[in-house]
Amino acid sequence: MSTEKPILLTGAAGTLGRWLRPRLIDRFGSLLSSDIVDGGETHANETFVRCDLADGGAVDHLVAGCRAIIHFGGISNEKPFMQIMNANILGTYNVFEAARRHGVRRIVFASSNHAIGFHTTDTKLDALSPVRPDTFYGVSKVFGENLASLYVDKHGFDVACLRIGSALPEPKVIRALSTWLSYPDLHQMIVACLTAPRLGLAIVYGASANTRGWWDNGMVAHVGFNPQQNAEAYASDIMPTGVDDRDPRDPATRFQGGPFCSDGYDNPHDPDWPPR
Ligand code: NAI
Ligand code: 15L
Repeated sequence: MSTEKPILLTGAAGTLGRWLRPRLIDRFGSLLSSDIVDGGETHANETFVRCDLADGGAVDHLVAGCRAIIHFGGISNEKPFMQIMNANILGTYNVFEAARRHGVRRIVFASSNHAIGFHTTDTKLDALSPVRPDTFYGVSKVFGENLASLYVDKHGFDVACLRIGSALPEPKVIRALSTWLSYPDLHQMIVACLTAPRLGLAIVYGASANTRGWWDNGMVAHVGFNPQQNAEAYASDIMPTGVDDRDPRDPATRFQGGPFCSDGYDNPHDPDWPPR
């Protein structure tokens, strides 16, 4: 029996966590799963620990038992700032700081496309593109990426920040023809991040090989993520007439973050919105 410590997955009771758990156990032999809520039935070779990421002592205890971290826990959409601060900002700090204390040097962090959501949809981005968060949620992901940069430079961590697009079984809306990340591609991306010899600070766009994609992973080829699916296979279902009938002036259409950008949008300097 292996004496190696397991990989820790936070957010294990969430949508992506539940799909990933059995597959990560298959690939890595065991898993330490955690969430603030109950995670349902545990699998063979899995331990589940309930833990609030905002509780530094509890996170320290959790991280002591692992060798690498897939940090997917936190609030996954826009919420009032104090909620985001506790779960995502303080929570991510607690994870990195516990990792430093316990000598855990590899973290795969679920960032989000909402870290760069206010880039327009005619802009191609790569790992060096400036951040343009579209929500407090997006700001919390930028915080996580900056924290990762600090721990890479100061403490020699290897961290992948996954700017995940829309991880779904299938794309259902026009925007997702650009942002879709299939579940098998998500899995392959995480495995690549956990097995690459070195990551440094790797800003990885989490999208399938979509014909209409906006994001270029050329600068992080060393990670070895090679997506296989393409949302274009669903284009005729999503747009039967082949015409994009969305309002081109709507911030949800113009910006990469889609509805996260239009939510609460009232920029008086924008000549296109509100429509005249
Ligand atoms: P989800 O909302 O289904 O899962 C997140 C999990 O984190 C939940 O089970 C929740 O209980 C847990 N959580 C929330 N606050 C917590 C706290 N204080 N302490 C411990 N656990 C806490 O989200 P999903 O879709 O599974 O996404 C996983 C990660 O990937 C999230 O970090 C999300 O921001 C990120 N992401 C997901 C995308 C997607 O398309 N599903 C796109 C971009 C990023
Ligand atoms: C995210 O960051 C969210 O967690 C997810 O629920 C989706 O809204 C996704 O982005 C997206 O942009 O489609």
